[in-house]
Amino acid sequence: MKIAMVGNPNVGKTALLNVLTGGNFEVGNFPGTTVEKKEGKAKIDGREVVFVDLPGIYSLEAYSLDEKVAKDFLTNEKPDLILNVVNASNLERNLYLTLQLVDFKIPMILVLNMVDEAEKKGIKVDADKLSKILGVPVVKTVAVKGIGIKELKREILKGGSVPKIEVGGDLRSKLETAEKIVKEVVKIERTRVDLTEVFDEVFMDRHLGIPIFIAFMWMMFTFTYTVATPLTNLIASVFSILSESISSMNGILFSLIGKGIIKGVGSVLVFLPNIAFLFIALALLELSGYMSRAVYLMDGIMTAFGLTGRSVIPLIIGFGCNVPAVMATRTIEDDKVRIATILVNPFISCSARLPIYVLFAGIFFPTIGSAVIMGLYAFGVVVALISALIFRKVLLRGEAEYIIELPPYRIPNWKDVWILTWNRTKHFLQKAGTVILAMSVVIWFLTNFPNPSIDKSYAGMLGRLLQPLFAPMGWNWQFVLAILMGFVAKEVVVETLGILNTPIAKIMTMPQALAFMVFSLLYMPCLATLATIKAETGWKWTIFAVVYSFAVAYVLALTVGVVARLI
Ligand SMILES: Nc1nc2c(ncn2[C@@H]2O[C@H](COP(=O)(O)OP(=O)(O)OP(=O)(O)O)[C@@H](O)[C@H]2O)c(=O)[nH]1
Ligand SMILES: [Mg+2]
Repeated sequence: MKIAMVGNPNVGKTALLNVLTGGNFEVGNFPGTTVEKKEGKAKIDGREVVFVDLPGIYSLEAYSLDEKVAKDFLTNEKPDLILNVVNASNLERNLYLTLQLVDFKIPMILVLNMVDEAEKKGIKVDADKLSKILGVPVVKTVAVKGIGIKELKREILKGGSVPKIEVGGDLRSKLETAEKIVKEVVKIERTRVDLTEVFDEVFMDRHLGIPIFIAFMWMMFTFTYTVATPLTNLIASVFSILSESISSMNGILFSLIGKGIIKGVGSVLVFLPNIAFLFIALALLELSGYMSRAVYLMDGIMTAFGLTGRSVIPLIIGFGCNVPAVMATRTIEDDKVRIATILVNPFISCSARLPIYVLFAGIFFPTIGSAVIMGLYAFGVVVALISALIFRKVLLRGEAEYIIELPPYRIPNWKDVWILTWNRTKHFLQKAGTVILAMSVVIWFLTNFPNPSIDKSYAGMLGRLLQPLFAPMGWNWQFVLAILMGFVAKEVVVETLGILNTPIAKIMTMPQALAFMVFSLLYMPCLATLATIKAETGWKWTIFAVVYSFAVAYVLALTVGVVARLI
């Protein structure tokens, strides 16, 4: 049996999928967490059931890519049953979608989720009456607590029923019908004050809102840098002992393992604590509901630069990794805004670039490390916004608008925080075990052949060959080689410097280091991001992204280097 889960964004479809299947899919407290369809399997009473979690949508008009994904699935794949998940405290807008689903004549079960929150707000929904009006079974649930799941499973086995309600084909009559139904089934008894409203008085204040947002960002970077440092040092010493003891043995194999693989992979893995802490901070931001406030607060600024508030979420996710960030743009209806948001996303500094800053800031700015790092992140954001403005004025002109929705604040549950943090950290570890390991072997080979003295090795030759290109920056060939290799994945930049045993403090000045950090921040998206950009926009924009970012990185790194020298 194939079951489609359909509903508005942020109503708990994925949370429900997790309890039904025991899966570990990512939930988030903002509209647009799921942008692709995801499948989960389960056995209910011995029956094999496939659940398809679709992106949250407001209607089936298929303006944005995520609406299209959902609509295409319903039209082409004809599921046996629709689980229409609705938010009990926001029934009217949810029913508007339900009434559009009626047209598909597919058996349906209405899942009235989040009844716990509705009750807190004093909202009571008469499920029996609603079931009679629509002609489908209605089940009340609290997905995060597993309440109502048994009944839901029972109804699933019965197969739901095709809605019997008569409603006109046009959207207007659907809106009116939704309103009428709500009048009949919903009772509102005013109870306690809504905490969300109280919080928003502060977080969304006209004057305080943005300073608070900046303070949160500041806390996030201090947390990922300062708190992680002792752990980072610990891992670093373990790897250095391992690498030295193995490479001190004679033989080429020991050299490959000690000086190549362990050194290379180790130079990246030491930043695991920084990256894990960054992911925890992002997960808290996403699950608490604050992310959508950021959308709202930044809307004015975004609009001034030709983007929309919706662009904020992909930009913030980009701090973690640009690949899911580029995909998160699927909720943006306007195609031009969407492409602009994708193109500027690589300027948002992802976690893979963090090791570069941590390494250089530790050497050149030991006392103001986290300030320098936050400065680089901010610099990336500024470059992204200015680029967006240029794109929208020159290449991608047009107007755009959108609706934002503010979910209530929720205390993140530790399991969801864990799933988000672990999935992303796992991805980093997988990269260390695959791409970065392979690059270790490549770099080790380049540095040991044809002559084991680095100066006469292929690495030395390649670095020197390309060095003239970066002559104005004054970097040694080791840095040039690191940049070249780092195109595969940005972690490889520090990896290369590690394997080359680069005495950074001796052969680089502070202005050169700043220029290098700026260049690493901006030059070219990594291979994985490029592949995603290609998949979402096509070749033309992908090539443009490469050329544009390289040019911007070059000019700005040079400028920063010169300015830093003058100061
Ligand atoms: N209090 C409460 N919170 C819930 C319930 N169900 C889900 N949540 C929370 O609501 C938020 C959204 O849940 P998701 O499962 O990501 O929602 P979704 O419908 O998949 O959202 P999109 O993927 O954006 O369409 C998360 O923070 C969940 O923890 C519920 O029954 N009660
Ligand atoms: Mg979801």
